[in-house]
Amino acid sequence: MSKRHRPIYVTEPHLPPLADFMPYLEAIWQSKRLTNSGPFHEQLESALADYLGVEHLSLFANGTLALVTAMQALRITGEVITTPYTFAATTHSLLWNNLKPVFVDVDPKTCNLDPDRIEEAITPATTAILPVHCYGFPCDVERIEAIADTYGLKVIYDAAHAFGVRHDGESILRHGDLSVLSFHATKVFNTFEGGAIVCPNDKIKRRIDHLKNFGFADEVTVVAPGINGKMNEVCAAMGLLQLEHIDAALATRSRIYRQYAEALAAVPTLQLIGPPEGTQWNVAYCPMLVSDTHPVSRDALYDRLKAADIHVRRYFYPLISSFPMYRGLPSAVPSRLGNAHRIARQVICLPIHPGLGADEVGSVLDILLAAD
Ligand code: T4K
Repeated sequence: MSKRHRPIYVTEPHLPPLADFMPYLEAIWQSKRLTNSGPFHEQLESALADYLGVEHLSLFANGTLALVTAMQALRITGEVITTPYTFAATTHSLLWNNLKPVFVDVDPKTCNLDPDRIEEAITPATTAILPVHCYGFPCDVERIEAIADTYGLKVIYDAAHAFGVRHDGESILRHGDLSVLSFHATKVFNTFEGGAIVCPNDKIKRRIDHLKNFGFADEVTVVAPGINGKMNEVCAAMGLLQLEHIDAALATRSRIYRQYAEALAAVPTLQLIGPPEGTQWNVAYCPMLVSDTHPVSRDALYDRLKAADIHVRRYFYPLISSFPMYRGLPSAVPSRLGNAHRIARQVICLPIHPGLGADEVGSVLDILLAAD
């Protein structure tokens, strides 16, 4: 086993040389334009729309504020069908809007909302579906949209993990009424903190832009009780710099995933999960299921890795539907969410980020493959 000198984290932000960031900072200092749709904000919106292949995009201070605003932009009310297998922010965005989450189980292969289970959860109060492209695995967008069309529901995708993901040659962000991205430090593409709403037309973008700026439509007109969701110029500049390196970062992620996949292929009880066929994936995470028959339990493996200074995460354990503010909902009953509970019990997300060397991946594998 090779000797390591630093801890290994589930992820680390990709940071280009600091010197490359200085010209951006100098420009900010010179212009004194720090926030409120400054020049870097404008440049990043258009550069990202081009890169991602989407019509319009509105930048936010973080993904959570973007989710909260997306619900307001579409005037969602009543009940929203969603997945319990996600990060807290997805479901919290509903509570922040006084909306009632209705949990539906996930598909065991993709970890995403199971389209077969959606219709039975629809009631007269349902107005929207909030699926998550978990780990950057595309949801079954065609089936979800067919259901939404039949019942007149809106679809807001939590695409926090899905930066740059394409399916059947098309950006996954072009589906649904809106898609919400996160650019948090732990994400494939980061702006320190940040996020965006991807939207199909100029009219809805205008409304979103008002909502993220306290509801101001102009200097004297406030059209809605909006929030302060704006991305500042330093974060936008970071995004412009990150865009120069994103393709190389994505290629490195794929290489690391292949190293794990090749080594783990021999161990059927440690199963890496991947996206559906036809996906150009961003390898946002490297989820592995530890089967109940594996000689070492998931939590024992987690502890062994930690003891070796390897800090993995059990995304997404515990399930959102087990949190105190949600567990009393009728849809949160564990027997209705069998797949989500099993995956949450078995999952470990292995370290993956562009700064991770092959020898460090080797250290992780040494522990996973050690005979107990
Ligand atoms: N929807 C979904 C489906 C999401 O997954 C998220 C966020 C959101 C919505 C909301 O988007 P944002 O409002 O966050 O933009 C992390 C992130 O904080 C969170 O953004 C993310 N999902 C979630 C899945 O993971 P933690 O509590 O696991 O992060 P933390 O601080 O433990 O970081 C993990 C590892 O990353 C650390 O062990 C070390 C490394 N790290 C982290 C940070 C923050 C660094 O090396 N540098 C850093 O600056 O939640």
